[in-house]
Amino acid sequence: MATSERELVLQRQLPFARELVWKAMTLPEHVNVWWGPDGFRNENVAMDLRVGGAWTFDMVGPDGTRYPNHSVFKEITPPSRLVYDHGDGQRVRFEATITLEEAHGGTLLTLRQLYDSQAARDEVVEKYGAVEGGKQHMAKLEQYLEAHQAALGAAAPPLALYGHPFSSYTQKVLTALYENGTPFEFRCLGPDTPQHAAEWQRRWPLHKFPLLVDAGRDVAESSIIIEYLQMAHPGPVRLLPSDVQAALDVRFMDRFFDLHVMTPMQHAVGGALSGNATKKAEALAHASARLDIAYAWLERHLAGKTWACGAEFTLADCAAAPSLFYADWTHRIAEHYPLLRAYRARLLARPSFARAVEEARQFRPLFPLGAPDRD
Ligand SMILES: N[C@@H](CCC(=O)N[C@@H](CS)C(=O)NCC(=O)O)C(=O)O
Repeated sequence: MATSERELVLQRQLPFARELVWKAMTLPEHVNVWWGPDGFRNENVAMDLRVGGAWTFDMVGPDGTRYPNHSVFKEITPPSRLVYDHGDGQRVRFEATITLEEAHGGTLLTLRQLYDSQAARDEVVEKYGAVEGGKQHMAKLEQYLEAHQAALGAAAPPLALYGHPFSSYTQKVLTALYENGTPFEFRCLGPDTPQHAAEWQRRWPLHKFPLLVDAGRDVAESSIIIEYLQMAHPGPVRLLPSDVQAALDVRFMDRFFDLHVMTPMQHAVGGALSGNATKKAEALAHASARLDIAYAWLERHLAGKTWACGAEFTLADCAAAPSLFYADWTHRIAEHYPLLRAYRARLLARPSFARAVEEARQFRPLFPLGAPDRD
């Protein structure tokens, strides 16, 4: 059967530059708003714009009917060609090819949908009104471009970090960002900016912060965020060494601080937040015992080292700084750990972390175990 017999092709000439049209179609914050025929809206949207990445959303019709969409990208050639398999998560309904060609001072948009059979194509045309819906879809894109061309033409949005200045894991990432002077917008998850909390919860339903957003891409987990920054926005300070063995050592120490220092500290804080005196005492005793073991191990590990893994400041030190800062408040690092105490003092003097600590100073009364009058 000729391809044309099982294909649906729609075109529209748009009086806008190709780059603008491409952005409106591929940046989630734009495409989510206009995508679909008249009266439809999109919910639960996630777009992983890379070959093999998924684009999922629920299209909600005017009568409230939900149509789950699950597409997988097959080809991404900015700003001219996008190919994906489109389905509902159960089966692929068609292969979509979107092409953008420069034409008449604007862009010729072509939408192609290639079905398995002519019958499958005819069904969507006759039963679901795919031609009329497709025309409405393209008209909505044009209206959106008309209304948002200034925003679409603007430079790429800066990195955004959702978090709170007093949160230890937020400070870990802030330290990495400050180390390299990486520009970003801080979106504080506090009572004065509820819109940030709503957006963060929508983007990361596991409700853990910090969360980094880079041009619509969500990056969670502090260690992964710092690895991502090294990969996508590198600066003068290499937070992960290029040598693979050295990088493994850094990752191990990062895990050590998160799992064996930060986690017991958070456990003690959780006990204090419970409001139950017995639980508070038990949690603190449990955390203190675990921290003592970690402190003793670190004291031996730090011999001859300036930073957690040697002479260079790395991801491991970003993790160490807030974890030791708060762990010492929770269960004091005893005087018989002089190397560890000196290391904590070096971290506090490091300008990147010192800045994060300073920015959080006003929140010290919030520390559930009571913040000491030092540091
Ligand atoms: N493994 C996560 C841990 C993040 C984490 O525990 N963040 C705390 C704030 S410091 C949080 O989200 N707390 C809120 C909650 O657990 O509900 C990471 O490295 O980012």
